[in-house]
Amino acid sequence: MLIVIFAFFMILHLDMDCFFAQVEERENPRFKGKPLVVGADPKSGKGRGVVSTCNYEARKFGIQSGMAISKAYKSCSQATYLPVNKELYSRVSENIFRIVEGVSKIYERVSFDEAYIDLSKVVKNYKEAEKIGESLKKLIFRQENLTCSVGIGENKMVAKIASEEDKPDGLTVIKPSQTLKFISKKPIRDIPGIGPKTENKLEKLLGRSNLKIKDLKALSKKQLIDEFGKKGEDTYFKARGKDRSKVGSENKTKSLGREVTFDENTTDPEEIIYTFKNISKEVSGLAEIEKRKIKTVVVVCRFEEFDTYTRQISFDPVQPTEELIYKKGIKLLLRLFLKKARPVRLLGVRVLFG
Ligand code: TTP
Ligand code: MG
Repeated sequence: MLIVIFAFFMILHLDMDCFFAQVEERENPRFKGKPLVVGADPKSGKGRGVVSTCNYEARKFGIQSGMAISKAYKSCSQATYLPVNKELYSRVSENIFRIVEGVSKIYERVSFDEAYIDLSKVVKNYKEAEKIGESLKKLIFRQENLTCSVGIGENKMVAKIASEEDKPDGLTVIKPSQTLKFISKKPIRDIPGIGPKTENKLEKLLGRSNLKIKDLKALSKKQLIDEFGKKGEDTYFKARGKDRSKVGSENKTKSLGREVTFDENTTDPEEIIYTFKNISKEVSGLAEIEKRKIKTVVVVCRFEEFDTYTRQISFDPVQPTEELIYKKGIKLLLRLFLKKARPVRLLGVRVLFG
């Protein structure tokens, strides 16, 4: 007798809409419907700081996460600018994860506003999964008065890309038969795990930029493994809509970071240091919301020709502070910068939790 067993996977990805900004709107409904930027005060401290996030009204002015607050102010001086209220967002995040836990015990907390939930053992088909998505959205709205976007698909990658599809307040279900068509035209950076460095290498391998997921199919499994090892094999499968990574049960964020692309490539050490200070500050703020110690600081630097380098330093786990991240990171960055001595296009910093 032939027994065919079909593995049945269904993953839900949840991402809060403009999280910090939406929480601020909830606390102060007078901010609603008008541009709101969370990050820093553009009028104090010479406009130091970056945009942590902004609401969708502010996005219409071209404002986005990671942008210098001074630049945001130039695009939209009439917006309200608020500092980051870590304690508040941390509390709200805890409430949201309590709701998530009620849906399935198998979930993974990617960051304070983002989670994967494994529905494989909870539902029998996509219709039921959609119902779960709807009720999760309703619960969060009823209990926290906040909207989120949900994506459902056959694996983590598809679910994550689906949650981006219809933001804000979206619910997108991608059935397995729709996966390939759905992902094919998305940029490769939509694949979780492809950061600026990997993107850069893939661009070199294929000899062009602005790559879409379908373009990766031109690379053989061997080529990808030779270049990236195990991660290359994962990429081979992801380009074909397959993501074998499991929804982790550890439920803790492993790392977080930010990157900034300069409007114009720069060799100005002052600008580089200033920008690095800004993103270090932001990352330390985000790490504080996590309330955990860090053990590694990673810097990423992309030069004019799009070649991208990372450097990292590890140490005994410590409480993250802006000063610590900056001090550890700037040394790595300056060494890299002095060695290459070329215009910088992108800077990033990431911390790994201990
Ligand atoms: P995201 O989910 O990336 O962004 P978002 O929730 O603000 O907006 P979207 O509707 O597009 O999901 O990040 C979650 C929170 O993390 C965000 O509200 C603020 C913080 N954050 C930063 O502080 N800096 C950043 O560069 C990014 C991307 C996010
Ligand atoms: Mg979000």
